[in-house]
Amino acid sequence: MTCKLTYFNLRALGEPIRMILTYNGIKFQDIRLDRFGKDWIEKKSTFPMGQLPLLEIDGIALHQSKVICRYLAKKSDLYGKNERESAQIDIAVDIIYDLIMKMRVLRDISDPSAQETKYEEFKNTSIPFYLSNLDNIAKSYSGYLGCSKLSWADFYFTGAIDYLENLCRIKFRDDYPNLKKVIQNVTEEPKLKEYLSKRTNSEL
Ligand SMILES: N[C@@H](CCC(=O)N[C@@H](CS)C(=O)NCC(=O)O)C(=O)O
Repeated sequence: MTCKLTYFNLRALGEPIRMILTYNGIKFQDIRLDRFGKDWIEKKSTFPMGQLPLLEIDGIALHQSKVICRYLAKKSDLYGKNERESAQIDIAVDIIYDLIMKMRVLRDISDPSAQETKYEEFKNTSIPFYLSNLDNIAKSYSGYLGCSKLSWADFYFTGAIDYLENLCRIKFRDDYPNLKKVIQNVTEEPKLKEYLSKRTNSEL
């Protein structure tokens, strides 16, 4: 089986996929394009929705980061033991994704002062609201986000943590002890040890 992930030279929405592929023991081609390079600009229109990530696996091409992660999670033990747990996992991921999308709105505000005003509003309302809700979920599952063991929600959060902190403009991981534990539970997973030790640094 050949497997190819195409994304940018970033963690962001691609890293949860890389981590789950690694956890699942699936060897993959890790194609990393330059987000602002000529290569991407020329190829953009050939990709579904003109966006990445794209995962080619099992003879199909999957896009949408959550769909890809969920597809991979079903191949292993990362999607809960029953429908109820799967739904809780989906809830946690959607909250994470909603926060990402909320913060991305800032990029569309071209006036710097209007952007700053909006950011200040988010900093005082949405950011603590989303993060404290996620932290409470992680508390209720003793350091996991969807059930009382590792699930793809933990991978989605941990893979995207640098991106989230960049969007929120705050290194918040030490302020939310239960979310910190989620990151710890993922990064201490033995199947990821080698991958994480070789990973290049990325601010996003
Ligand atoms: N809903 C999509 C969003 C994908 C997305 O926003 N991709 C961005 C990078 S994180 C992208 O391809 N940007 C390049 C562009 O739009 O030209 C997903 O979850 O995969």
